[in-house]
Amino acid sequence: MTDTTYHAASTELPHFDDDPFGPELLEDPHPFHARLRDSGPVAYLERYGVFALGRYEQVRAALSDWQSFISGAGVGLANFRTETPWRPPSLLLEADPPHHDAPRAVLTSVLSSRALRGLRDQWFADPESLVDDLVKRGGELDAVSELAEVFPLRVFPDAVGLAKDGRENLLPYGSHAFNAFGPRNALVQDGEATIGAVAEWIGEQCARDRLAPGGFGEQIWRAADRGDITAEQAPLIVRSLLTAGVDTTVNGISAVLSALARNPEQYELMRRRPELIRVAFDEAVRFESPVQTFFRVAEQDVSLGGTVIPAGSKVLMFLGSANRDPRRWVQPDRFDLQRDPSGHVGFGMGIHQCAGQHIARLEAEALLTALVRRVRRIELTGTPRRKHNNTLRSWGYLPLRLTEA
Ligand code: HEM
Ligand code: OVM
Repeated sequence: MTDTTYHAASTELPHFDDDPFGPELLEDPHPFHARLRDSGPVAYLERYGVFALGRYEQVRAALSDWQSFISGAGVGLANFRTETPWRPPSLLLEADPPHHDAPRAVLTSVLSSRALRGLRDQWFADPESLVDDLVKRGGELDAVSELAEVFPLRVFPDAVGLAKDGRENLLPYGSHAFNAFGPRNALVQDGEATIGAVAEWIGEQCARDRLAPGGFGEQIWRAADRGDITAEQAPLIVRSLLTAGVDTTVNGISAVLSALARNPEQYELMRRRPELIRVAFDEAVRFESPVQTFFRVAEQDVSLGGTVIPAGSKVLMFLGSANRDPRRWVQPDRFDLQRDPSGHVGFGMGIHQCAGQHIARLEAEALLTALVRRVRRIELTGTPRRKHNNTLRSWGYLPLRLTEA
């Protein structure tokens, strides 16, 4: 680093007073993302005292450089070095090597595409009857509450090996966990009133004797028997599944359904060429970025895009902005099954890249396969509504008509 770079950077760093976690930007973040990207490779958010990355190149660089941009001080706004986390930190998401390594290796193996082969037939059969019932009923539905929330809850908790009772706690827990990465605004405070009992139920389900044989939960405990992880680590790794495994896929599925409803020619194309179903889901994850943001902390002074980010700073990575950066994507605001969405950062990148991505893709593929067989057209019948969350780009209401094929 030279003196000139430092001074140029410190004087020219663009500053914003916008609140990315406020209702206006949660409703529509795209104009802010464009201003952020156009201001330069690195910016500063005055309201929170954090650095911000909106361009694909720098978001990807920060995700890939875990030595400089660490997760162990929290991947939300709260700095775990100075603030107490709302729950014991995740052994995956909120950990750095070497602590991250063993839990990551165990979860990667339990959730590998190989390991999921045994679930494929059952997961593909399930939505056939679900979609059938909806179509027979006339095809008018709220795709959030009647499809996107229903299908993951029919397959994922069983695959983990969870008890039947209390599953209604899963969505509220995930929703609160994702809100808790942001500032303690009204979204977080509203959740705090009820999260105690919900978190208690989640904690109980992570115990070995609550988890059915053969499920992901039991397999994590078996890794503890082998000594790959400790018996103290096992329940927290199960907790990661219960935290990150449901709201994410619900919002991923809502994202692809809303994009297809708004782009009927793309649905038509997907029906004609079902091999595009997997592309459709990844393109929806790029286009919508159901997980919008994560933070890192600079481990040392780090030079990025001509700016020196001082050691200890929180850095906010806008995954949703990187995924629509026109410097990287041709016509980024188009949902287009004929593009190659690979390289998007909607599942992250590098050592923390989503451990559940094969699960997410399998769920989506199963549901969309049932849909293209039975539904000729998907259309919006009213105005969809967003549900605000500090991290998730979420639909609250998505009125659709599914026309029988
Ligand atoms: C990590 C997004 C589904 C479990 C991540 C990260 C992103 C992400 C962006 C990176 C975090 C970081 O770099 O700090 C998504 C999206 C999903 C999805 C968009 C659905 C469309 C799932 C599912 C599960 C899961 C279904 C579990 C079954 C995890 C775990 C991590 C993670 C455990 C932490 C991995 C680590 O830190 O090594 N996810 N996720 N995710 N995800 Fe997902
Ligand atoms: C976790 C986790 C992983 C990814 C996302 C997430 C709530 C949590 O390991 O607990 O969001």
